[in-house]
Amino acid sequence: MLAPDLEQAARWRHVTAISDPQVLTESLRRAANASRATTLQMVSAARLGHLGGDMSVLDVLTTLYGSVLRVDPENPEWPERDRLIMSKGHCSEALYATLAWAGFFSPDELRTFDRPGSALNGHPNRTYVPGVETNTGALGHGLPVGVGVAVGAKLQQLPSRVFVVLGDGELQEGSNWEAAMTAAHRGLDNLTAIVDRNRLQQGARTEDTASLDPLAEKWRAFGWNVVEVDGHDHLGLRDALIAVAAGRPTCLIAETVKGKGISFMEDRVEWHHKVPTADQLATALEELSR
Ligand SMILES: Cc1ncc(C[n+]2csc(CCOP(=O)(O)OP(=O)(O)O)c2C)c(N)n1
Repeated sequence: MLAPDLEQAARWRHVTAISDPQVLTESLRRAANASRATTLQMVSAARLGHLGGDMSVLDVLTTLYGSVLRVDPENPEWPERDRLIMSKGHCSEALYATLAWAGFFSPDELRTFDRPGSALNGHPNRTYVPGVETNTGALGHGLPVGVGVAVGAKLQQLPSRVFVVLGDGELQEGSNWEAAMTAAHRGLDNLTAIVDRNRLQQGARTEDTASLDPLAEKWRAFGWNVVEVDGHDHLGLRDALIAVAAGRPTCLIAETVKGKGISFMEDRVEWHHKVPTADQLATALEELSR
């Protein structure tokens, strides 16, 4: 069984057309929670996945696809499209639920998540899944690829923007900072990095493992425009995602809660990749339906 809201992928077109801010925010909230419910069911059925980081990033993904990205699900290779690179690829199930909601493939396919022969692997694969721009899963690769894609768009004079979703633990990979330097050096104002700042990584708090703070100052020192935003506030996110700074790449630090929306999961490190019991699943689905 999948969340009923996702059974009508055409709803995505409805959301993209909403101009009333209150209606938009309620539609995005419902869509994000429907994707949370679907993600829970996918992970419960497959007996593996990364629920904590899925829940924290789903408001960002839903806002991107629902009100920011210029993409055409019927023509996923449209050359002028915006690109979304899900660098924290361990949260593939959140990306798949969002892509199905946006109409890139049938929500029915979500039932195959991580089954033998499925296109929907535990980490996203661009050769199998429409809407996936690049393979991710090994942390620290999404931003370097995003820099290359943003340079390519500039060289071809395409209007495309490139968005890269990063985990905060992922920023401990040095490759991000080489990419950050290059992006600023090349003035890539068509590139936006979004840090899912949930302050937890695999087995510990990010700050206890290798401190990132002061994170905003670090990006600024690397020459980026930096915006700090509540990663669960859809309108704040939308406005921050739409904005660009001429001649500079932008980094959005999205403050989020790992496990967002599920009382027993919120800010709990063990939910990085734990699977719920049947009772926990029922409680979580009830909480998300409110
Ligand atoms: C290069 C690399 N090293 C280790 C891992 C294993 N791994 C998967 S998720 C994760 C923690 C990531 O933390 P964060 O980026 O904060 O993600 P989130 O908390 O948002 O899930 C690790 C270490 C990996 N996928 N790639």
